[in-house]
Amino acid sequence: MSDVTPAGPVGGGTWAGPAAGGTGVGPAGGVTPAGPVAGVAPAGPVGSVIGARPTLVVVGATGAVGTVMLDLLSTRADVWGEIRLAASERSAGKTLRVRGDDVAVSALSAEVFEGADVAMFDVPDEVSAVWAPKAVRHGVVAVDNSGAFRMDPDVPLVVPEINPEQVTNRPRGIIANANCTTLSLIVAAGALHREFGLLEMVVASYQAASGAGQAGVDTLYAQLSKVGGTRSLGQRAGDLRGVVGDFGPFPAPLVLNVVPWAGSLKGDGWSSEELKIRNESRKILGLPDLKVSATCVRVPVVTTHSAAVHAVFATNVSREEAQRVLASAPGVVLADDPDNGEFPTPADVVGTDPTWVGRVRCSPDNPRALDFFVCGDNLRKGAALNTAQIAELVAAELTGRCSAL
Ligand code: 2RA
Repeated sequence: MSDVTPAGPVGGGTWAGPAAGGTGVGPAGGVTPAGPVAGVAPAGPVGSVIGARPTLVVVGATGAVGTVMLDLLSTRADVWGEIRLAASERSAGKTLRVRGDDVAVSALSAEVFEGADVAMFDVPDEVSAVWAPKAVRHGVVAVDNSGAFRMDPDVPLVVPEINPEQVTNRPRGIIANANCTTLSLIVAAGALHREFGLLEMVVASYQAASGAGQAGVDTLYAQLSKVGGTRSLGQRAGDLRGVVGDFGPFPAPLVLNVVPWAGSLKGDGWSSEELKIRNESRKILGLPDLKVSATCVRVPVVTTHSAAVHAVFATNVSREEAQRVLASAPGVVLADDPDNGEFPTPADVVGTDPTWVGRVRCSPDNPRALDFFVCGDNLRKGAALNTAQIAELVAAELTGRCSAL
């Protein structure tokens, strides 16, 4: 599965065939990124765009993450020359706004990659599995937000705040973006790991409805309107099941409830989401033996995943030391003043870029263990933003510039 099921027609569309719409060309103006990024060195025969702005293809432009991506491309420092949009045939011909311009959406085809430099994919696994390698054959670097390549040893899994140097280590020409649940916590965990040496994590996630795509959001709002203000509901076992109607992509009513399930069954009772947190954290942090146990739970929040993390380190760690590390970590905001009711909540974090961390405590029973609570917008850092950051690192590499991320 892709991180987020594409919204609307993308999910049901046909992903082959000729481009029905034109490809739009946006303005080339904007800010040249500046500032150092650790460890990113040019790799391979990429000199063709040196000095020019690279051409970007956004595949899955009409989906939930694609929509956020267009907003990011319109508001971040603009490193791109032409931006082309592609989606399923059903969405072809639509016009979307990027960098203040109307850009027509093309049907996904080999032609959209011709002469392009970088392509971002936010499409289902099976679509990425076919089209990312095709894009690479056209000389394009593919940044893929699906699960198709994340655990491929020849595909780096990159979080720019943690392992930016891995961007250039891409034998298949593909760079993978992690799952949104992993991304909601890994920037904070990575900062603590650098300082204290991470040995183990026990995670409980609180995942928003939009992690299940537009269908998840639509289902939550539909269920909300069904229960309205009915005060008798939620007081008898199973009463919601009869009232909410369609469960949508969730296995139980989400409204007035929490559902201890996200993803698909992977054996021994584990869900795919839980195993992703384990496997992806290990790969991103370069800790193949990291102990990770996760329980993934869906909650009636529209957007922004949260997680409660119990982390065990190689050295003793105090609350103050951990707060100091988190407060200065790139991409992290510390909001940890419970005396004044300050801690992150998804409703306060949604729409923002950083990983927010609060409720930092040293375990009363283990001086090497910390507990903390994180929130991260699953459509931004959890998907579109991290993809955009990776693509910007590639753009900087291709043009011989440094990236400011
Ligand atoms: C979810 N992270 O929230 C997932 C999508 N793969 O459902």
